[in-house]
Amino acid sequence: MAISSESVEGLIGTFRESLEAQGFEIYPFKVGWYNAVLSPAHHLHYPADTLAVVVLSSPSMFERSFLPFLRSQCCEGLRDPIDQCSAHTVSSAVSLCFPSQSVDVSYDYEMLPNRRPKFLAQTAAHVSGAAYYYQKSDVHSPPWADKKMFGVCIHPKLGGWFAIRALLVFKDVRAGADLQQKDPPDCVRSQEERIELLERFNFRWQDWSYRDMVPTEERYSDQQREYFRTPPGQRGELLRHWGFLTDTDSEKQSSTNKQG
Ligand code: B12
Repeated sequence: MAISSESVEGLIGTFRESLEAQGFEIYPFKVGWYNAVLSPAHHLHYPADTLAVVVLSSPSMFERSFLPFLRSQCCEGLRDPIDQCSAHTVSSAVSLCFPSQSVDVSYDYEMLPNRRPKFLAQTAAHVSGAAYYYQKSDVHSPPWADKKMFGVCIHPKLGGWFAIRALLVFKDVRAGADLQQKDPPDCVRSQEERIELLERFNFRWQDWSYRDMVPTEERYSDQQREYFRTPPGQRGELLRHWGFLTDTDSEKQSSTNKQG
């Protein structure tokens, strides 16, 4: 049986509050909205009206979840600490808030055996209304000829200061017709700005200027910037310097290429 959008909010409300307190945002959508824009190879194999939720991390995730996570647990040496923290936070909240639901959870960093990502995070963010996904196809007569240009999501309040962390699919929940798709706010409207955005993201992503393409309410703190600016292979050492890891833990830290 399909549930109304009010019941969707009733179902996910506690989860939303719990994750917001930890620096995350959540946005519900129907699997069919996602599949409608993707080539079949990327489809999620659930009925079109199945309820899904995409989880974003906002700048405060670093202080509200990541630092407390490092204080309370010993990171496993071989996995990226940020990935471990989002997986820990999201999966704990799922078990707590949905004890009797069957929920498939995928993370941004997870790949299928065919090396494709388990879900396309930017498409999910766009179709859920969370953040507009600007692609080369959003520019008329693009100036880059046949060059491949990666697309980028811009959030109306956070600009580019966020990441897309997880996808939840409620296998047994069908959302009713009153859960309506809303376009994400189009905050980079002119052709010139879109060209500038895609050039910043593709040619100068290391200077982070793409994140400031629109005025933002929140940005990463100095400590978070220091963490993400440190090459992944040296982050274990930085955490040890901050007093979070033991020598053995930091030696084991992987050199996975993770950014926020
Ligand atoms: C693989 C990957 C990379 C690869 C390849 C990038 C790519 N886009 O292919 C590399 C290593 C180069 C890379 C680099 C970076 N990445 Co990266 N990457 C990913 C990852 C894991 C998968 C992306 C992917 O394979 N896409 C597959 C291609 C085929 O998808 P696509 O181009 O979107 O094509 C689809 C759409 O066009 C769609 N479509 C067609 N028509 C329409 C119409 C509409 C309206 C819509 C919505 C969709 C749609 O159909 C196509 C498929 O059929 C994602 C996380 C994830 N799980 O999604 C992060 C991700 C895209 N990366 C991210 C970032 C930030 C980066 C970096 C800045 C480094 C960093 N981590 O800080 C750099 C910047 C890029 C650069 N200049 O190098 C962020 C982007 C956040 C944002 N605001 O958009 C993501 C989402 C990770 C995250 N956790 O937030 N990345």
